[in-house]
Amino acid sequence: MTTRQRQTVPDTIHTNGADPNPWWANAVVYQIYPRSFQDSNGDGFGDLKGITSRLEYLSDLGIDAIWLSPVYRSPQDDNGYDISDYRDIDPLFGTLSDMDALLDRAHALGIKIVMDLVVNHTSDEHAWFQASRDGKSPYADWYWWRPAREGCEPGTPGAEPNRWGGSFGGSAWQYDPVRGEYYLHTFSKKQPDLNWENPDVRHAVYDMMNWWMDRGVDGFRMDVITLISKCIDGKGRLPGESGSDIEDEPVGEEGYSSPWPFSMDGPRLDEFLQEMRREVFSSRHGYLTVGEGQGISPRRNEAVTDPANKELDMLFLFDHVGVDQRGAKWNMVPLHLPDLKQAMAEQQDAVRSKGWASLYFNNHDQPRSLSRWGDTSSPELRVKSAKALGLLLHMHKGTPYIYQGEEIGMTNAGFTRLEQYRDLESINAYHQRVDEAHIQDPESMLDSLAKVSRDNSRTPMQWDDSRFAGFTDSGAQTEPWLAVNSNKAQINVAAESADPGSVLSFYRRLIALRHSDNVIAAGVFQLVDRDDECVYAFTRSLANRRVLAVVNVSSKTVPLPVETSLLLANGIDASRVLIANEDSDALATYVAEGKLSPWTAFVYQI
Ligand code: TEU
Repeated sequence: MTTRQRQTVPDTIHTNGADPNPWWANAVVYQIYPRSFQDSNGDGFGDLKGITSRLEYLSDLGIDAIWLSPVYRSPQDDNGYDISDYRDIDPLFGTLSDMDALLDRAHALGIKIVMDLVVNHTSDEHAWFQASRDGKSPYADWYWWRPAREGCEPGTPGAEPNRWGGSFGGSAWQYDPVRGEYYLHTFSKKQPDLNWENPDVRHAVYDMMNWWMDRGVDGFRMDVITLISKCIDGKGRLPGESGSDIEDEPVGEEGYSSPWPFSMDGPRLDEFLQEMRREVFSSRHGYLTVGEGQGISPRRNEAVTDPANKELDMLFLFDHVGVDQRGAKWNMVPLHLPDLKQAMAEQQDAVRSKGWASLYFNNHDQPRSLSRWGDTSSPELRVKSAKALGLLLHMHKGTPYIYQGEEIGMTNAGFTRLEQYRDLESINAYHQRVDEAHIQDPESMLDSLAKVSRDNSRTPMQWDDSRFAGFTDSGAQTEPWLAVNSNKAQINVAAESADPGSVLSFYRRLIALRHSDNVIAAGVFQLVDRDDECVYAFTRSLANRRVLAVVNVSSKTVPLPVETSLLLANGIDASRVLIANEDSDALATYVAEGKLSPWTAFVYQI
């Protein structure tokens, strides 16, 4: 097991009062999607015991914390993001004692565990929601219930309280014949939105959070936490409701209007986050709170993560992972690198003096960045571009998040048929866009899914080249819940662990560099050659040290951009290369000729 060198990051970087220079200032977090990480009982689903069995691997990788996607009791409509009991583990993943064992073993290895907190909504099978269906119960106001539009017969088309659409297809309102009213669900109809305006809801959430923190959890990744404060008028009416002072958005191509402008970064968000901080974290240390930040601008990120405001430690922003979609999820376009540079630079510049950045390209909702922005046309280019994208992300200022499989260069699923998909978002979008709204034809939509579906990142982790890639017992009668990628023989942990030239070995070095070199953790970010369409270059400086990160984000040999060329005017001295995906002699030759080979990436002390 590698010993983990950690430098304490200079105080200049960040203090949040309770934890000066917090541990996450030069840490790396690893996201586990439990359903697809490691199956220990041969049922085709990953589980907690499987994760525990792989902790030494994660310790050797050098990560500091795990973000564990939901394992709570759930009907699994949205793979666990629909929780029916926050204080129990779903049998699919194991038991509370398995969770305790995972916590104990991880802590023994110096790894923290951050749980996924899904409290914008619950499952419709949660006891709170079932009680809320009785309009006279104490839980009546725990969700967003509304009568049918004035003059409309409840339960008939067009009677919904407003024209909002759900993220997973159809209306955002579901009629409940028991209560005779509609309930709001931003996501699936089995995920009713909690009413955070109700203090009883908020305090029940805080109690549950404290229960988990007291059990030994080290914090939370907070699912769509920036949606919890909805825009309402003076009478508590939502936009577009009968009598509301606020109009809802115009209807889009799928026949619904978007709720997101009225629920992202809402009017009471800061108040709710500060209350949560007081009620759960004010007397605790060594934790991490990271929120999913739909609708949060880089400037707002600075405010929410400014320690003086006592809200969250960091947020996941979305500008950078939207540059090739421009709001149209299913119509991904080729990356225009200056757009990515602009989005990332804005995030970095906004937290130059206070606040903090999370760094990610991959997670369980995003397609694999290697397929999206890298080059998988050959094994050599796949490996080199995977390293290039890893270096690009990890050399920015902030806390990097590695999504399971990213560290070995896993790629999109390569599915060609609708039957291969499992994600309700993808399946519902296919039927809504192809069969109902006739926006795309089947071939076009299958192409969209192959590029953008969330299932692309959810195929089982590839541990070895056996039948199910070591994810589940190869002799198991049950197939994994989602097909293993056909490239498991070429891309797997076993093959890469012993290979010093592998993506895995390169990620180990990236993580070690963040632990050991303060300029990587704390250095001021400065983009150079902003407009270059192939090369992404920036400096990081701290005290009297300055390094230059250079990445050719293309499959072409390209000229060195002007500013980068000036910074490298003295050529390449191998002793000043901190990390590179190309040997120093080749690098020195290319730079001397004023060029960069395809996907070259390096960090150089200047
Ligand atoms: O994601 C919120 C969200 O908006 C994602 O659904 C994502 O932006 C969308 O897939 C883009 O099309 C969180 C969780 O990460 C996601 O897995 C859940 O499905 C969702 O919330 C509901 O809990």
